[in-house]
Amino acid sequence: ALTTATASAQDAGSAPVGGDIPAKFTPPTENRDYVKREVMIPMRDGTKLFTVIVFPKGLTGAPIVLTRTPYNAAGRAKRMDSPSILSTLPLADEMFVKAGYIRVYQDIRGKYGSEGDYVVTRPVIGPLNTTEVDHVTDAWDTIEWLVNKANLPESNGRVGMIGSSYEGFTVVNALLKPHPALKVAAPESPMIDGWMGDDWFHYGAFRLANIAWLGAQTGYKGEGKAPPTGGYDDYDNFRRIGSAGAWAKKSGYDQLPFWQRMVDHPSYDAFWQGQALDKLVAANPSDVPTLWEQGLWDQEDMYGAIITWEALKAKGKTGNNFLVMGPWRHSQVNRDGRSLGVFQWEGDTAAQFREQMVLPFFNQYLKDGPPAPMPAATIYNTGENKWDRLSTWPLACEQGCQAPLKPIYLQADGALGFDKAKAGEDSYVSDPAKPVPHLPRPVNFGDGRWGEYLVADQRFADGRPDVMTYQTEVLTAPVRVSGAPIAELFAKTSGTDGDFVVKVIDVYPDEVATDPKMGGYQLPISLDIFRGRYRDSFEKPSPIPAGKVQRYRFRLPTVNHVFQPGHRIMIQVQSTLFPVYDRSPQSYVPNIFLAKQEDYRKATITLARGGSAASAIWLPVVPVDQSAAMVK
Ligand code: PG9
Repeated sequence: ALTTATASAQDAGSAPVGGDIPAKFTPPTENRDYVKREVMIPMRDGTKLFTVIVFPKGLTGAPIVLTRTPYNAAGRAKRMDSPSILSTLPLADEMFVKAGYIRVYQDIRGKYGSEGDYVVTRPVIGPLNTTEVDHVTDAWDTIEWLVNKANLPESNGRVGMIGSSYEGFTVVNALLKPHPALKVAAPESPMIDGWMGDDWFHYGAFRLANIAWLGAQTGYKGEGKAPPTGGYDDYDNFRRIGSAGAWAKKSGYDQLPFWQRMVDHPSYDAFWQGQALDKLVAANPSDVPTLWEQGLWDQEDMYGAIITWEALKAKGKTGNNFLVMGPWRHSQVNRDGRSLGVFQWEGDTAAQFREQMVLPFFNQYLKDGPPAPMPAATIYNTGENKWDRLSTWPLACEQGCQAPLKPIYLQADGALGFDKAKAGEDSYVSDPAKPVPHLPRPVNFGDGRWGEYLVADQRFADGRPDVMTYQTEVLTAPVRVSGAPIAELFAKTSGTDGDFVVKVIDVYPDEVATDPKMGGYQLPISLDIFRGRYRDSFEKPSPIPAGKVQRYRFRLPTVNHVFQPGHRIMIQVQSTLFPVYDRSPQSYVPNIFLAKQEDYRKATITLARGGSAASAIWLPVVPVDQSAAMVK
């Protein structure tokens, strides 16, 4: 009687037994225009890595493009939940989809769907990695599986690898001992040397900007989030607490092993040297055709690709290694490249890179396409707003280039010029309690300005008593700079430690009729920081003798720029750039991560000018007309 009653109740539309949620709900996928497979690929140690394979329905004999990621393979392969492959895969994959590629994303070991232990930018097997696996072996084992017809019958047995930043780091690792089926590669702003100039430090100054990444990335296997800071203005959040170590302790980072390794290795010791990929690549150069990409204003990984390409060039390996530098923030190359901050480029420069450089390059080696017309270096000219296709790069350097570097000297009364002036000095007080911000306050790392801070108008800093500004007269002729400037400061401090920040700036004319708000804009074209304790050795820091002039010499980020007539060249020097970089206490302590509040002290910094201590920036000045160096 009960059954009959239930049945008739259901007929009447009452709630079903078991509720409204079925044990399994599988929406149909027949309407998709693509195939999506999720597989666990076994590595040599038995660990299985979660891998997503996506390709248009009906595809056969197709090449594979592989990205190995710490950022959620399933998410990377799901821009939108859509029956269309073009909406499903990321914007940067559209060209691969249209050209009939198989797209593969894989979680690296220990993250998201993959088994095994996660180690931050896992070093190669050796003293820093005593296991039998690294990203070299995992890439190899993955490619071995993918090109096996029994696993992926739709492939043509050829693989290309691509990826930006951490994903670029995994590409470079695969090149150290490439699987024979790896036919082409494109590391995009790869993390190469975390101490010298990529994510963690720049010349020893620690990047607070990155610290939250560690909490989100290593606090959790899957999607993580950084601990709350307790305030909107990160300038104040970090300033109040003191050292990076104090911030980390407050945020629970003493539970994170990589943080502990960082604190144990503040200097460029064997820990950092042993994982510097430029050195490993130069010692094991591959024959895989490789396109090295670097953004000219990359706020995270500004260093690695160009340094590695130069190391390969020194090894005579330009035949298969090509450099591309575009007007981009970090990883912008995979997004829209029409503009950066207030600057508009000639079209979508990122799409130009993807469609006119990467795709033909990949097609050549993966699909027997026609030869891709890649010159040695393709560098965006940020002064003339166009791509320069160059048969050689850099055009000016210390030795062995078309031109040597040319010093531009700090002069009296804030002047700047190519003539060495008579001796003099300028002083400023650097107060760690009032550091120079990297952007106008409030500075919140999540406010959307992080990606554009390197092109921000520097007038907010110019005029501060702790920012020294030097500028040329208004230029009457264009000045072309093509290469990496070198800062050479002669300076003394009343303290025993300290940092130097140097900015090379293009000052726009007072009036710009076509775009009035650009009148007087101070555009940094190259900017970096150097931690003074490392002036003699990156490995063994030493206190700065108070009151004694010391030389601080460091390379700045690469430029390809023309200062136009009507503009000025400007140099700014300051001792803090906060909170992107932590502060030097300005009194020497063994480990700045562990500095105490009372260690942070004001110091008077004196920059020497002219005579035998002529502070200068060595600029890669070359004739404006470089048509002889250009490739059609
Ligand atoms: N710049 C990021 C990162 C790379 C490597 C280590 C830590 C952070 C990234 O965008 O992947």
